[in-house]
Amino acid sequence: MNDTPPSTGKTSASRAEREAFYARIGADNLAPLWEQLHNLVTKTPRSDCQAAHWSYPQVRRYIAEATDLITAEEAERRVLILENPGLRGKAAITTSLYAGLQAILPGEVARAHRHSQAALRLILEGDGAYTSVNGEKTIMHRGDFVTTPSWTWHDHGNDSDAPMVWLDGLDVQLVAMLDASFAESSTQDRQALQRPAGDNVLRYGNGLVPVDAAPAPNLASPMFCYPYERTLASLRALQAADRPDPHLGYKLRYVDPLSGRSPMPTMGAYARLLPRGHATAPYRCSAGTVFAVLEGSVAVTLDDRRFVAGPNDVFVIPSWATHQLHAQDEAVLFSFSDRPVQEALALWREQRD
Ligand code: 1HN
Repeated sequence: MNDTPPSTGKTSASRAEREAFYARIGADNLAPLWEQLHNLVTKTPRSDCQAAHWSYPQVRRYIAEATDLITAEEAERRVLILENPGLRGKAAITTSLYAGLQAILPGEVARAHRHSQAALRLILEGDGAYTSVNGEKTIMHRGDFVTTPSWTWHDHGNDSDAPMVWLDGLDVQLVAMLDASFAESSTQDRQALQRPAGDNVLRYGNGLVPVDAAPAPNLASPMFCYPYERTLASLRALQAADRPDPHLGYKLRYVDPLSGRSPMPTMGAYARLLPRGHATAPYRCSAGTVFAVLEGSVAVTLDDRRFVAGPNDVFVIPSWATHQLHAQDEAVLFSFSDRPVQEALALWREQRD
């Protein structure tokens, strides 16, 4: 007769026996799932990304020091990375995204290169510097949203008489996670121009597109500059006609006029107006989101902290962190996230309380 008692769901193995087993199989590149399952499959997102806020006046002083320390030419790109406090050393503002503040002084050039990482820019300070994307120059003004899609040549220069500062957002961590980084330097500092400045806005941004225009292989919008005056006019039109959404205020998404999708497949960008005094109802979504304040100021309330963000400040809300925004003056906010990636993979979720 077998004297093993019926299984009680417990073995008599001690913790030490298990640890010894793990060590033995570890040597053969194996590991027990049961020690990790709860951390791998969580009920809701658990991120190292933390809510964080960068005051523009404070960062601007460091940018001024950086412009004394290194030229745009020496640096290639003179940028202070906005490092998430929960992700230090990873050049990450969220788990999937990078952000930084780039400065270019009068007369400087940031030479042409291209890479598989897609970039977006939101102009914060200055007027009249340019960025060129695939053979076309765009003169930048505060609040303009400019894209540099994957594998497009791009260089920046400042022919104005004042420093220019913008927020860069890139899908660096997403591309790194997929081991899909490629890059190339141009032999020219400034790329040759093939079309007049601003052509993309007129050709694609007036509710008309060339009749045979087809989506590009890199899934990028052919319109790559979204002037701020147009964004503001669209927000004002919503405000004049509708009541604000309780969770979002007046919120628009930037689109590719050919497809109606996000201007780039890996990052979505949004513009939002909150009327003076408007407090949004508690909201969360699964895309960690980077915000920049263009007008006014907002008090941002999360479960465990609160801060007030003013003009040109940047803040980040992690995935699934419930937050509320309270506009102290009328506020205009820009934001970007990996939402289009999550949507394409049927992962994106939101909760409106
Ligand atoms: C880049 O190419 C730029 O072209 C800015 O302005 C920031 C951060 C990481 C990788 C490439 C630019 C960047 C970057």
